Amino acid sequence: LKRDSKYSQITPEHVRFFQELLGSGSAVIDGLSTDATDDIEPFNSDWMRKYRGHSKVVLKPGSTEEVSKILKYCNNNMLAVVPQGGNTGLVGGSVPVFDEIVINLQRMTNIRSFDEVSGILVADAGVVLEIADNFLAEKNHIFPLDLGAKGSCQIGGNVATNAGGLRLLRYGSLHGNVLGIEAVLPDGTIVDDLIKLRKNNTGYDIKQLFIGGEGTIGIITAISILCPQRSSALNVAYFGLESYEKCQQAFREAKSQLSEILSAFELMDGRSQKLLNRATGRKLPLEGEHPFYCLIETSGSNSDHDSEKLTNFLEHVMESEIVSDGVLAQDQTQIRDLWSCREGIPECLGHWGGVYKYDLSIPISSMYEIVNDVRDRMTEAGLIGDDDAHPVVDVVGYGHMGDSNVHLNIPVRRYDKKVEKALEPFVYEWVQGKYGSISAEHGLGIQKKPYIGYSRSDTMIKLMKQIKDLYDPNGIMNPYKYL
Ligand code: FAD
Ligand code: 2HG
Ligand code: ZN
Repeated sequence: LKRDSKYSQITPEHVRFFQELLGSGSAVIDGLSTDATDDIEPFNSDWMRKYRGHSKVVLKPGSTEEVSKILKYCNNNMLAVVPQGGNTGLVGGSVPVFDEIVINLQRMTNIRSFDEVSGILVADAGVVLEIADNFLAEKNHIFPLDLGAKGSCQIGGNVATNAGGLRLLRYGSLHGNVLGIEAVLPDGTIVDDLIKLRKNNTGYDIKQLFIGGEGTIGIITAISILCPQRSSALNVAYFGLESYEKCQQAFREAKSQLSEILSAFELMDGRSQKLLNRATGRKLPLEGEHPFYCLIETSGSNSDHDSEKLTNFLEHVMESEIVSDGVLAQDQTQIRDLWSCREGIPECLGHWGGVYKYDLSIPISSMYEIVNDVRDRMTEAGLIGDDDAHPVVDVVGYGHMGDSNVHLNIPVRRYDKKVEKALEPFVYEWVQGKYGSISAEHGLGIQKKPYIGYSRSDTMIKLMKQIKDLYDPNGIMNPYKYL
């Protein structure tokens, strides 16, 4: 990949324009100005430390008008930009590839309004997910999305990636929950579609292009979103199972017996739990080892009713030997503790040096097969082992079983071309063979740029390119990524 010479190099004159526009403390400038305010490195490298750009300028606009002025100037001067939220994305989409200007939304943190009757929240894109959820907790509501990176990801970033997360099973996707969007196009146009209506059939639903668009056509500056009532009764169970077949049986039973109160059904293989234990030293909830674990969450409005249902469910699955062992959280601390066995996996897998991550949608019956097939492949290639001579530590699978979304993770001691070659395009071909998707919820970013054809037809890619060209004719928005 080479830097495209159609983009201008940044000059001290450009920097002066931005500094005058934004004022002090709202930009990080490296080497082009004397009043550098901050370390630029964290904005240039991604969460996995796998992708690293070389931007010299990070801009932190404080309002939609400032975003509009920045983009208009960049568009007129052929300066490429990367929109950035909390920089927790997992496909290298949120960092520059070369010297693109980073536009980080961290200063846009206003909660604009909340309607307690409809549950509709309107907030700036830079609000951190956990802060939005804490705000909603005071109003007895919840954000309809929850994920392990909640402490740093931003709601604008969540919408730009169409993040799925831990409760999609219950609350559905952001394509349904986001009711309106305010965004800025590269030419500075403010797309004022911050609708607060549940129903609105008045022509094309253009906001959908920004949801999951990964910052390739504009910058989202605010969203309006439908937030459900917070459940007063929350229960969590964690159990061990002897086979993937039994996990599927447990899921069927959970749907049939817990039905409307089921709010999450997550899968963790035994290896992912073992590595969590090895990396963090934390004790696992159950004695003994099981090849698979599932975590179930229920949320409802009547604690006695829910507890009774969940207890009956657990009795049934244990008596019928679907589940070998299980534990039910008794209080808030235990709820958090059980959840951390699931949510802590992505972070702990980085412990050995790096991780190759594949976020796959696969029909549920064969969802776990890929993990075994990839492990066999690593073994045959002599890449996996316990000592430093082998780059691969292990091959694990976990994820959102309720959504048929598996996270295939390959923790490594170092990023290694031999490992990458053994994985790609093998994994993508495998998924294509099952009519799955090579990106269930993380997006394409730069990681999957060459592979979009495994999940989308030539016609679909052509239509996407037409949209990209229409909204961003100069191609300044997040270049070198999937389109
Ligand atoms: P960033 O990483 O900053 O950006 C992501 C992409 O969106 C980039 O392409 C960027 O250019 C673009 N972007 C960001 N903000 C804007 C904006 N305002 N306007 C336009 N474009 C923008 N994802 C899931 O789907 N489910 C999970 O369960 C999940 N769990 C995770 C757990 C951990 C520990 C981590 C590190 C990540 C996880 N993710 C998960 C990945 C997920 O995509 C991100 O965490 C989150 O949605 C990205 O938000 P962000 O603000 O960090 O965006
Ligand atoms: C999760 O579900 C996230 O924990 C991250 O989507 C998955 O790191 C991964 O592969
Ligand atoms: Zn996930």
